[in-house]
Amino acid sequence: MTTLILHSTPLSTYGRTCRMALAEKGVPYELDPIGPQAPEQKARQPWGSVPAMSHGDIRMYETLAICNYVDAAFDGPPLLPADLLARARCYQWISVFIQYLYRPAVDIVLQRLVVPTRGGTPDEALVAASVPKTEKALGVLNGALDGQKCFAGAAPSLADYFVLPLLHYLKMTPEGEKLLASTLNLNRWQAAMDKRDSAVQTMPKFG
Ligand SMILES: N[C@@H](CCC(=O)N[C@@H](CS)C(=O)NCC(=O)O)C(=O)O
Repeated sequence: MTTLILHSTPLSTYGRTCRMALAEKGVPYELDPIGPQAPEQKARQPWGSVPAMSHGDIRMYETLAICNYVDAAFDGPPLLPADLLARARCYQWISVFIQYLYRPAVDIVLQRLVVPTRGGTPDEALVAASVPKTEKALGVLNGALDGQKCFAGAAPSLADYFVLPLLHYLKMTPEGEKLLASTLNLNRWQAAMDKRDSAVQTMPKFG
């Protein structure tokens, strides 16, 4: 069968979600290490964001769609729980991540880790506004792990592959380090997730 190509810089958190899903599923793929807003990426993704996927004649963008495609199109361990309620919970936590955690947390990450490397000055007002939003979403996700190993139960699923990549970067910022000091469930979960082959293979080389 044709090799699946994932178009994404290895530094992208959503790209890493797809790469973790592909690794967990055992699907060989080619990584096209393109960054956002490159002309080729704008042709694949209307907003120029990464990732995007090519598989034979199939072109796709949006991380959740790509991961669902990978889950359905290939043999290998399922990325979603079989149990109906656990599957719905998995989507609940993915939605929480996309809707409530990604933007404020990524703004902290960009201002603290990226802007200074480009000679810029962090937007302190943006960081300050992002901290309470990030704190609330982290608190909710920390609560989701009360009494269970992973977001949708005992085994990792797509929800875990969505949340992990961004927490890796967030922890590298002073604000993230402080916020994550009290989210004990998330810390325990992250330590366990970081040991998985899919996490080790896709660990970004940044900083
Ligand atoms: N909804 C998109 C979001 C993708 C996204 O925000 N990607 C980030 C990198 S993790 C990006 O490309 N940011 C820069 C940009 O959009 O210009 C998805 O699910 O794939």
